[in-house]
Amino acid sequence: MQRRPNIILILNDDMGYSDLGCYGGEIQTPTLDRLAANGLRFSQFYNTARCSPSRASLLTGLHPHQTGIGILTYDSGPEGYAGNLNHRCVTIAQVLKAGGYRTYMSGKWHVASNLTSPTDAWPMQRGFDAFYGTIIGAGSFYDPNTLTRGNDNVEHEAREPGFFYTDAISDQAVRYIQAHAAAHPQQPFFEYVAYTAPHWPLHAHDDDIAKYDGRFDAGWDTLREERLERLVQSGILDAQWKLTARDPTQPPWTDAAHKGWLLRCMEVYAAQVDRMDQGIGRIVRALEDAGRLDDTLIIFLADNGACAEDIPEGVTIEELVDKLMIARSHTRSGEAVKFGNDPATMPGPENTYQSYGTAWANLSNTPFRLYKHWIHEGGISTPLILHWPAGIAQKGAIRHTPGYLPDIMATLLDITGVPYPAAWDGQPIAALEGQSLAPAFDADLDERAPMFWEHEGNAAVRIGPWKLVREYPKDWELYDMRVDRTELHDLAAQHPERVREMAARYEAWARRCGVLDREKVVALMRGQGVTKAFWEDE
Ligand SMILES: [Ca+2]
Repeated sequence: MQRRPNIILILNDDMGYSDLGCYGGEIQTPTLDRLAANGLRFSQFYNTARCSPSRASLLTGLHPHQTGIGILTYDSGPEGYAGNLNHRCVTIAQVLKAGGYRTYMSGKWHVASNLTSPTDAWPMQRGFDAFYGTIIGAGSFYDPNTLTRGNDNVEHEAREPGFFYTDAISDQAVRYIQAHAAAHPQQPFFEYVAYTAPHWPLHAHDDDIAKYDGRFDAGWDTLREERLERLVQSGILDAQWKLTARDPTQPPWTDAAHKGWLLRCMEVYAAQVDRMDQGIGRIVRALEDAGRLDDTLIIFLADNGACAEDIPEGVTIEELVDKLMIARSHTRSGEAVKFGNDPATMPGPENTYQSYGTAWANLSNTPFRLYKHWIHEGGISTPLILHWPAGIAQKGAIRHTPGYLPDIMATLLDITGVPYPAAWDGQPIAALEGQSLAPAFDADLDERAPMFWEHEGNAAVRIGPWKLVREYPKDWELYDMRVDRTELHDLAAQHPERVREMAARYEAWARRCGVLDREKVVALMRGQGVTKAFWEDE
């Protein structure tokens, strides 16, 4: 019998559709480019627009509301909004472990409401044989909150000289592979590697930042045009899809103030992605050294589109540090951290806490519009790279078959032959929502099942080429993705019957999956005293 493949699922955090080299970007990502050249790239793969819901959906093969993660990991009310992975779902790790796999995780969890004490929503209780990483969703790359090994807090490990979270995630992933090869050579493994890069804060090493000196000097307008051209040239995007206009809130590059600081922001962002790619390079080398590269399926994707948030936005530093636990007030050597997008402070070092802002996020999401939080293409479009020499014959091909996060569980069960459970520990489990992408390993599929999204009232349904999408609280918009993937020509007024039919399909899905009306969720969150910036779009 052929050995079942190992699986390495790599997720990163808040990265735009076109940042990677192999998706038209300026950032040097030789490892991901090599995986793409020897595997497949998908041009229309979608996440769920936000950290926690995307992770919940990816891990379980369900929609986020079905798992208890309707918004983030704050308790926002009943059923689907408890902010804590519930017991009507199972993770990929639980299912594959039951099927004979060893299971490892390094990186960001962010689907548990209790950040300080282990609960049954933490990784070790959700199918992982080993866990190293953070329970919280963001933080200092030099000194992350909630750093955990197994169920134990190990924040002190960040005091080791040279600690940097992106490297720590990569190095742990390498050690799992080496230890597995030595101790369990006959068993297949599943490894989930969840980077926090390039989520803010903009933290990176000087030598990585220096590699991008001058690379963005042409400014966001020219670079957006260049990216579109490369995406079309490489066959990822259709030439008839037009570039969206620059975000209307942002100036032309020629009029932008503080250019030196702006460039530094984008250079640090690039360095964050670069450092991740270096780490993935070490993971791939460890697989090669263990002789396991050919029979390992490596999957890479991002959890949501690029992020347009400024820091701090609607929250105080005390809230960031004490309540949300996503920042440190001081560096490890006792220096006060300078918070905020102040052009007098250059981002990168441990004593800074900044984000790259709307205009660069607009570049990151080229050619699409809108960002993380929204269901327009800029919010939910992600690169998807699949590399599996023993299982995927074509090298460097592009697939235009649409897909989304629940498909990952379905695909992994399909290729491993492990069954999806109807019940777990006596509790009934919601039926799998995804569709296997394995048939698309050979060629694009003719059609796929409808896809649905909802996040904080922003919503969409896609059926065949048609996408009905809503930016809360505006009306539905309708796009024909065959000719207008960049969502420039709203056809809702020309096709009222199609809008009614698709909206009815959406409402039926929302009821079935426990999606609450936005007004109800906002009222619930106000009652919880949840900070404005974390549930309002503007
Ligand atoms: Ca994210």
